[in-house]
Amino acid sequence: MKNIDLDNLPSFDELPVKEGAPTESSWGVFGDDAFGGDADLGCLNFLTSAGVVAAAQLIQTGKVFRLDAKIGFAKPPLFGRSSAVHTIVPLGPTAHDDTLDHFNTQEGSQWDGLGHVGHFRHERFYNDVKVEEVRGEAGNAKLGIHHWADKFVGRGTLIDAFGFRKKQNREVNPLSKDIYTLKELQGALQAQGTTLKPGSILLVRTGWMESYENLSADERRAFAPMDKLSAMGIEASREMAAWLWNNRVAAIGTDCPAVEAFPFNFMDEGALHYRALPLLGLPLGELFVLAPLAADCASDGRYEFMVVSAPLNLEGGIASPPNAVVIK
Ligand code: UVW
Repeated sequence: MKNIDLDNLPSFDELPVKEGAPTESSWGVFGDDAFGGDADLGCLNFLTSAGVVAAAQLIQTGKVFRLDAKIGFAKPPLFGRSSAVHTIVPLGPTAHDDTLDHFNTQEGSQWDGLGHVGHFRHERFYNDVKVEEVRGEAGNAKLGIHHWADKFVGRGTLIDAFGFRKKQNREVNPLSKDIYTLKELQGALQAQGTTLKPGSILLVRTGWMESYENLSADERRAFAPMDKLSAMGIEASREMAAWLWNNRVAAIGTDCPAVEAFPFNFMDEGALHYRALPLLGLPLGELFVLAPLAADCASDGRYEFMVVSAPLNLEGGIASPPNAVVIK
């Protein structure tokens, strides 16, 4: 399939391009002869080989920032997900293996794959994939995380939304339900002197992870269940989805539990989870570690860098820890 041409793609207002596809969906754009790309990759098609070369030019200091937290940092994992159990297994007098049991690929820092959430009203996943194709014998062949295993590399851009609010002396409590508006993200970009270039992995710091880390063990336990958790996130509007698509954002990674504010209404079609995963094919990244990166960006004024993320090469996988580093 031919490489995607970032200048020759439909705008958000021109979606959908495929007859019968839901409004505001990119179904049929990627993998089509007119536009190129690969149907299985969703918005990761925006990460081109030219983009990888351009990202490598951004490396100037050799500083490396790990984007995923240690496995098991969330005690217990959020939303009732299982805790991984790590065991060191003796293999001989001076040798070992290890096992990781009950590992939920979304127990901590994670990319949501396109088999994670389907659209509740259309009852379809990205590109018209049916629930049986994800759960059944096909084993999520079309939307599995393995399609992303060698594709998640390119230019990254950080928007320090949390830092921007604090600088303005505005109140901010990342552990409460509140939104960073599109205007705020654009304002933060402007204040940073950063332009969002087409074909970027966008990282947005909400401040949630740092606030969570300040909780006591008891507070974390009480806060983790689905009906107790709250979080700041980005506005989940049509305008936000249009801005992400029109800027050819390849993926959006945040340091909060749901990218959008939580709780959100699972029966609301306006939720970003629906706008992004089943409609646009846009990967959502959650619980990333962004504070050390944000501090470095503030100190050298460079909010663009190379991102190398190698999701699990797990055939049919639903999600994955990002296994990601930023290189500046
Ligand atoms: C939720 O919104 C429940 O987050 P996740 O994408 O981790 O399922």
